[in-house]
Amino acid sequence: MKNTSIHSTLGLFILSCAALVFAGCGPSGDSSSSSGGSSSSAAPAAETPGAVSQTIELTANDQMKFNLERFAVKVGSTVKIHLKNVGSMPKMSMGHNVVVLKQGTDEKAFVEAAIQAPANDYIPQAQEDAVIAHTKMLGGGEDDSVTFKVPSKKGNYTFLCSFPGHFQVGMKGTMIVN
Ligand SMILES: [Cu+2]
Repeated sequence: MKNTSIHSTLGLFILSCAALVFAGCGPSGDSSSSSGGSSSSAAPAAETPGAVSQTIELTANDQMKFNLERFAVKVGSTVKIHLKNVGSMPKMSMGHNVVVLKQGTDEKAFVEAAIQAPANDYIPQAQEDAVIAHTKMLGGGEDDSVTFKVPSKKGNYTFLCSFPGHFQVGMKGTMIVN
């Protein structure tokens, strides 16, 4: 609290060491931080989502179709989308993901930019701000889940597959937030 003027990495290092020594001495005044790990050097997560209140089971197939055209979720809740590629074709030729976009996103521009981003799983870096959530790109038989916080604004949000050409043949749907 008193060393607020220290902003250098050296300062952080000293603080870290102080924290270690402090922990070593073991004055158990603060029982709220019970990180049981022996050497947990990982920084705390930026935002811990709440408990998952709903899991959406999505499938995608070799016919470039999702099983759902729409699904509904509650405002501000934490939900999980589980996507399984139930097809058999490889990721290179028939990959599928699910990308949930913010309202107002130009979907056509998004998927056109995605074509240029195979190395980023067809998520265009310049438009990552438009993405609420997305899974990995999946080949036949693979699956992936993504957990995210539903926006606080009611309305319709588009989800789509950003593999080249798939949005254009209808690989998209609506996430209804209510
Ligand atoms: Cu697809």
